[in-house]
Amino acid sequence: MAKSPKASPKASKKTPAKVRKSAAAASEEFALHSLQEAHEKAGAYKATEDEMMALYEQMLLIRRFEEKAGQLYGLGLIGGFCHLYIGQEAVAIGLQSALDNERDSVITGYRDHGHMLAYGIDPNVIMAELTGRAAGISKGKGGSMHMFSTEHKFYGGHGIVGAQVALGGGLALAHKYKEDGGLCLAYFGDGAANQGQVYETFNMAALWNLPIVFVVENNQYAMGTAVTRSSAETEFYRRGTAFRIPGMDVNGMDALEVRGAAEIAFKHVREGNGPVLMECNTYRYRGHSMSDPAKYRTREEVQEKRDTQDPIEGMKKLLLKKGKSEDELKALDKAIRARVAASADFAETSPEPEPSELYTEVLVEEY
Ligand SMILES: Cc1ncc(C[n+]2csc(CCOP(=O)(O)OP(=O)(O)O)c2C)c(N)n1
Ligand SMILES: [Mg+2]
Repeated sequence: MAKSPKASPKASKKTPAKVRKSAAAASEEFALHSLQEAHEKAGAYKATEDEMMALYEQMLLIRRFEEKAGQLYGLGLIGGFCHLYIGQEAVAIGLQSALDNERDSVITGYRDHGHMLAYGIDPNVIMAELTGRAAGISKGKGGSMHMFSTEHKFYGGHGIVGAQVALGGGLALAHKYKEDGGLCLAYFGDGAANQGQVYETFNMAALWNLPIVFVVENNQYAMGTAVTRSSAETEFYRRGTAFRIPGMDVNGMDALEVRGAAEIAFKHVREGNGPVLMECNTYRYRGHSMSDPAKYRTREEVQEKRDTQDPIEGMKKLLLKKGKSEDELKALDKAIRARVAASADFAETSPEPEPSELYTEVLVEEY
C-alpha cells in the first residue's frame, strides 16, 4: 500500500449559506478521502494467474522496447528528444488493464512510448516514428513526443508540460456531451502538477462533473529538480481538495495495486460522480531525456529503487510463487526481445518520408 493518507479535513456540519449548484458539491457529506479509504480497504487487485502473466508481459514489452530505443538513440538513429518510461511501467499497465478500450480515451505528455504500447499500438509503428520513418504512426514527422492514434483513442503525446491536462478536460467533455459512456485518463508529471492550467481544468471538470481521472505520475523529479525542491505540497493526491475532487494515493511500482485503485476510480467516475485525482508514486531509472547529466541524484539511490521496488521483478516473484518456472519466464523475455528487435529492423529498413510530406497535415480539419 502507498503512503498512508493524512487525516482528512472534517466535513463542515453547517448548512451552506447559498444553494450550490455544482454536482460535486451536491452531496451533503462530501468525503474527499472516501476513495482512498475504499482503495486501502480493497487493497491490490486479485488477479488470476493469466491476468498476472498478461500484466508481466506488457510491462516487459515496454521495458525491452525502451531499452532498444535507448540503444538506437545512442547509435544516432533517433533524432530530437527521447524520454524513456523505464521504471514507470506499472502505472500505464495497471491503469490500462482496467480501461474499456472501446469507449475510453487517454492523453499524456512526452513520456509516451510506454503508454502507446499499453494501449495496443504496434511496436513497429512506434519505433518507425522514433526513427523518423514514413511508416511511423505520425508518418515520421512527430518523433518521440508527438504520437497519436485516434483508432486507439490515444490523443498524444504532448511536449508542452501540463497542456495535455486541459486537452484531457476537453476529451472528457466530449464523452459527456456525446453520452458515449467513456472516460478520459489524463496523465501528467509531478512537475506539470505545478502548472496553472491544471487547476483551471480541475475546477471546470469538477464543476461540470466530467468523466475524467487525472493521474499524477510522481516519478520524484521534474528534469533535474526533486519534488521537495519544487513543490510546496508533495502529496499530490491532495491537490484536488480545493475543487472537491477526491484523491487517491497509489503505489505506482505495483501493477496490481494500480489496477485495484483504477477499478475504484473508474467505477466512481462512470457512476457520474465527476473527476478523481490519482497520484501514482513511481520512479524513473533513466535520465529525464537521453541528454541528462544525472547530477541531481546518486547512482545508489537509483540502484536502491531498482533492487527493492522494481515493478517487473515484483511481478516475476509473484509468478514464480504461483508456480511459473524460470524457464517459462525466460522464454517469454526472449520472445519479447525478438519482437522488439524486429521492430527496430522494420524501422531501420523503412524509407524516410518524402520531402513533400512537409506540407501535409499541418492543419487537422477534423478528427
Ligand atoms: C510549458 C513548458 N515548460 C517547460 C518545459 C520544459 N520541460 C520539459 S519536461 C519538464 C519537466 C516536467 O517534469 P514532470 O512533469 O515531473 O514529468 P516527467 O518528465 O518527470 O515525466 C520541463 C520543465 C516544457 N516542455 N513546457
Ligand atoms: Mg516527474
